Amino acid sequence: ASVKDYASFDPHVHTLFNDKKDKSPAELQAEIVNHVKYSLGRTKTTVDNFGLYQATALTLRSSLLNRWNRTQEEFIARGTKQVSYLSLEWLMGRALTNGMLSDDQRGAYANAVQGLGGELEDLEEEEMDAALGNGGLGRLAACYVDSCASLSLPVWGYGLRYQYGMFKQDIKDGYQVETPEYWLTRGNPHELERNDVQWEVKLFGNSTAYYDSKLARTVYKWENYMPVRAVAYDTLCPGYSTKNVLNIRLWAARPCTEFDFFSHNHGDYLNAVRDKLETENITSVLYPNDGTDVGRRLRLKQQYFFTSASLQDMINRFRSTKAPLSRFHEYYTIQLNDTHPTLAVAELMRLLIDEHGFEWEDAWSVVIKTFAYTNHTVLPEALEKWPVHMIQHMLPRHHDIICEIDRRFCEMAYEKLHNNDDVHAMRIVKDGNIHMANLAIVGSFAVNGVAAIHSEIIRKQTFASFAKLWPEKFQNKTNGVTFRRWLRQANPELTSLITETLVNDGVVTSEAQWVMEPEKYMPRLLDHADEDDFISQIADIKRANKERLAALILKKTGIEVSTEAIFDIQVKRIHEYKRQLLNVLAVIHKYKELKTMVHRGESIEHVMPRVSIFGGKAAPGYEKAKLIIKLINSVAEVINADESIEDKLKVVFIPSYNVSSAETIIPGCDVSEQISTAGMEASGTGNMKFAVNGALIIGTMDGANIEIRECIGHEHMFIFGLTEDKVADARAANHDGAKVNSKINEILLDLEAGAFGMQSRDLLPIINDLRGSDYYLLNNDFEDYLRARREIDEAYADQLSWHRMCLHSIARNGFFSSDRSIRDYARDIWHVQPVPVSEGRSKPTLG
Ligand code: T68
Repeated sequence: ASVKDYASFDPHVHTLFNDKKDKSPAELQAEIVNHVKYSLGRTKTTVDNFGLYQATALTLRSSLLNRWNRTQEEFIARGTKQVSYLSLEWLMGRALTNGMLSDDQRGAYANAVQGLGGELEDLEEEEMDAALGNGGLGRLAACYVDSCASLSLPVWGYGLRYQYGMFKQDIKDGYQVETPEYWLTRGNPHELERNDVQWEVKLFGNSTAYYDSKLARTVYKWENYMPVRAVAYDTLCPGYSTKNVLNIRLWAARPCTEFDFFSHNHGDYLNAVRDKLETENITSVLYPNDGTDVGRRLRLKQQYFFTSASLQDMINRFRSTKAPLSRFHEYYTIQLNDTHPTLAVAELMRLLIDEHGFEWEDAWSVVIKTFAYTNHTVLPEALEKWPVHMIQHMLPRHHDIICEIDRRFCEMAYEKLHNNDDVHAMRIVKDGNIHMANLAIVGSFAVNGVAAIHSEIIRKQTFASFAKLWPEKFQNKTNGVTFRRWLRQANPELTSLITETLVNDGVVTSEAQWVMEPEKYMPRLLDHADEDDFISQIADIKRANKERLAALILKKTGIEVSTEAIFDIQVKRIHEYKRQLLNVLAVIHKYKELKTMVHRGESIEHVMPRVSIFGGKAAPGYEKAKLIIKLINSVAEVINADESIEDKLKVVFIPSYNVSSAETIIPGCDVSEQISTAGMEASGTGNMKFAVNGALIIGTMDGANIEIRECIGHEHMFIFGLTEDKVADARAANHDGAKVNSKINEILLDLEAGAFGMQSRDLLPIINDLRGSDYYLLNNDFEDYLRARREIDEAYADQLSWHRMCLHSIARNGFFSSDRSIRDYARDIWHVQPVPVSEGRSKPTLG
């Protein structure tokens, strides 16, 4: 409030605060040198590639900061509703290239850097990935902010600034070995430390009720708590084809030294010290579990610390509207990225009641108009719950609030449904646990799944009782991926071909046009489907991308692969339901076939060569997933060393798969493996990234594969396996005595006899599953999977027709742009309109 308008003193000062238009290479160069000298304190003789990278990134940050400030001023000036996207995970990857491309400035930067004697590509390689997420869910958040920025929507991201993001994966003796990666070692030039933005978050202690006779009501005080400070770090997210730049505000925990931390533990010195240390460590590390609920104290602290700091920040920002807090929901919609931030429902109740004097009913009516919840999984082991006693100890007031929410909800639900089973299914507090998905649904006005089939499963199975109670709350918002990073940045050659073609055909006048509306314009590429020349260009681009991937494989694994072979790729988190095991079994089967032919003296000349490429991390405590990695590597070792099969088959495991390696891997793919057991992959987003880069999907009728098939046509995919409606019966039948597929059985016998150098007893968990209840139905799907793989071999033999199929995949995948997803969220859930920073341009609409 006491900030002065410095610029009003003097017109000269005014121009200093006003930013300039795009900078020339010479100006960029001068600024980079300035940063080398005055930000890094280095000289022309001591600066190295990393220093030049930092200086370049700082230069970029300056121009983004100009845009960022104008964007925020515009949001405040318009006073329209804003969206806060709350996510415990942000899997951003690298920022430099993306930032330069957002402004079409990469060429100018390249010139500037070249003039200094450097190569921009080398500097780009210096950047560490920001890997503050596990997989799909965290990457989706990153794609979504990119889209919100590009669509000029008034959105902020909130998250935690983990010091250790996703672990680094090394492969030793075939096994995954995790090492922590301190990504901030050499600083982070893309963020802004905001010591002016700090909030106190309270933990532990007790909640005491006092009767306030003046107000004639009971008030609650949080006493003997342990305070911890949340400090903001802002990451700038530039939009494309707009000047808007959005903010992701990440919180870091800092100790409050002034606090007497011994009093709250009543003389229990060691526990007091432990609590204190744990508090300081709240934002140290990302939990590396995707898909399993860990239920650890520190994780609960992270979740509360995150939601409390974010809500306090929003309430503070809300003050600029000058509206009363009872209208908070008119100015803020909070999107919960899975249940991880769901404590926000209870925290907003607490803030409104205890700190702003609201009555329960008034507070609740604000809360249920504020939150919307996205579900990302139906795996029962992933549905979060917290022991009641843990919440009671750490967050005493929230415990009481949640119980009261539950009590009132059950009363209402019973009145409406008159069915105890339904009410029990929906209870928030039961069997000693607090069920976070139930709290999220009760506290939100909208609930959505992330692909059509997933939203149906939620509605009909997972949350059936809720759907009975509130059918109107349930929606679908099919996931998408940003075409800026996953096509324009990752595949510049294909991007150029598309732009050239569509511009020459008069379909668009600029690249931005089709990048922003791919669903509308990209199908026009099919006008060239019958031109062999055009198809050859697509094939040439793929070949070049495969060369780059082959170089990456050589560098990371020492394995040489030929680009003549089919590059068959499965990269994603390692999980039983994703069935990397099904893929390895098919690889082993293929190897056995080849060996039989060789042994019989048959020629293998005509066999289509294949490289099976795997990548992905296993949660450190997920033993079976880690065993699958070991199996892949053991199989790889034997097959790659076997000269008798003449390189017809190779197996590669790329270590430490992450966003930046994905940008090289995905454009170099021929066949994309999307083979989860039907009904288990909520959506998948890798499937979309591969498709738009012209890889053909071999996949099950699961997640977004189903919608991809609708868009690009079943004849351009290789679909196999049981459909979701058959899964329950198949599982039941397996339970009564699984039929082991005869080919799988043969492989198991080999494995037990020590094939691929692994001890039979080490493989028992895998072998027992396949011979036992086979929950993921590998036996059921194996034959059909092999059939689909054979069809691929045949199809690939006709290169022209193959790449024509790829063209269909590229051209008809536009629906899966995250811009489309975000337009859907903005229209159906958020009810927000674009707020572009004024530049005299015409106002875009959501279309
Ligand atoms: C993924 N979920 C879904 N979870 O598995 C995937 N979980 O189908 C979907 O496409 C994607 O979300 C985006 O909607 C995850 O990635 C997690 O990473 C996770 C992390 C912590 C706890 C639980």
